[in-house]
Amino acid sequence: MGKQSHELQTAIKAAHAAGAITLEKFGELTLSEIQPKDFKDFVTDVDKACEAAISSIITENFPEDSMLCEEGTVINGSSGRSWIVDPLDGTLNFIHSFPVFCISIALKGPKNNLLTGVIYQPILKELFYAECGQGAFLNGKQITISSRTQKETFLMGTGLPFKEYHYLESSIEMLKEVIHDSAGIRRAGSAALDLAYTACGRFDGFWEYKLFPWDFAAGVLLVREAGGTVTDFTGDPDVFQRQSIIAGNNITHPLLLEKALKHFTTEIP
Ligand code: 2AM
Ligand code: CA
Repeated sequence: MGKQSHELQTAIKAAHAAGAITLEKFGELTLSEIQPKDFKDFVTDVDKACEAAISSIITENFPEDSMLCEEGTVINGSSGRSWIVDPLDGTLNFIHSFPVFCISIALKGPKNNLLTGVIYQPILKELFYAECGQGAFLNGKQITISSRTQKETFLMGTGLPFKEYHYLESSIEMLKEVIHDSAGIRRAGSAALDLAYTACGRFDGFWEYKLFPWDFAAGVLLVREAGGTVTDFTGDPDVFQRQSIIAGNNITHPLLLEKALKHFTTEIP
């Protein structure tokens, strides 16, 4: 990759700052630092401290851009561009000292076009990043999606319902089929990291119904810049219209989309 843009440099700086905050507290969180946000959904003082650090670094550098962060920071800027931030993806893992979480930062243009994406896994010090048209990278090395084509070799990532059960049956039916069509499935608890792992070929494909823009924005750009295909469960590449994601190569994406269309027809908004 050539020279990194000011936008990418800023996103990386913000991700590293948040990563340092997570590492100080990982394994040390006390119950008083955890608050319920919603049914089975939690926020911690670490999520909030990460969000404060990221939003201040970004606004200092790009005061005219908008921002949407998971824990409530919303800025309405004049530039037409918007930063989409998950300050800590995998909060439940973090609370349980399960070392699978990341920081996800994306920049979106006025037509929902993704410009920049950064996903940082602080425990392993893995920095995934991409800019539109420039390829995708992990710690400076270009990454590409999986080239596997044989079903019995696929390792697939997914997320399953944890608090809304109206799509549980559809999810289980689809899961059953993917179990037959793969070597194994992982439900690790961080959608952003699942997408980063799809971008670098660790996962051959990923699907999850009911995600928010901060869960997938950076990861979608990573997968596309790594040569993969990403749509929602209807096959629409404009992933900001609905809350579902399918990502993979030219074998796994159609395989997963076909199953999503079959099992989620009534649920698609
Ligand atoms: P979060 O940690 O940023 O909230 C998709 O599974 C996403 O749902 C995860 O990336 C996670 O993002 C969020 N999530 C919130 N509560 C969850 C829970 N109880 N179990 C799994 N994922 C949860
Ligand atoms: Ca989060």
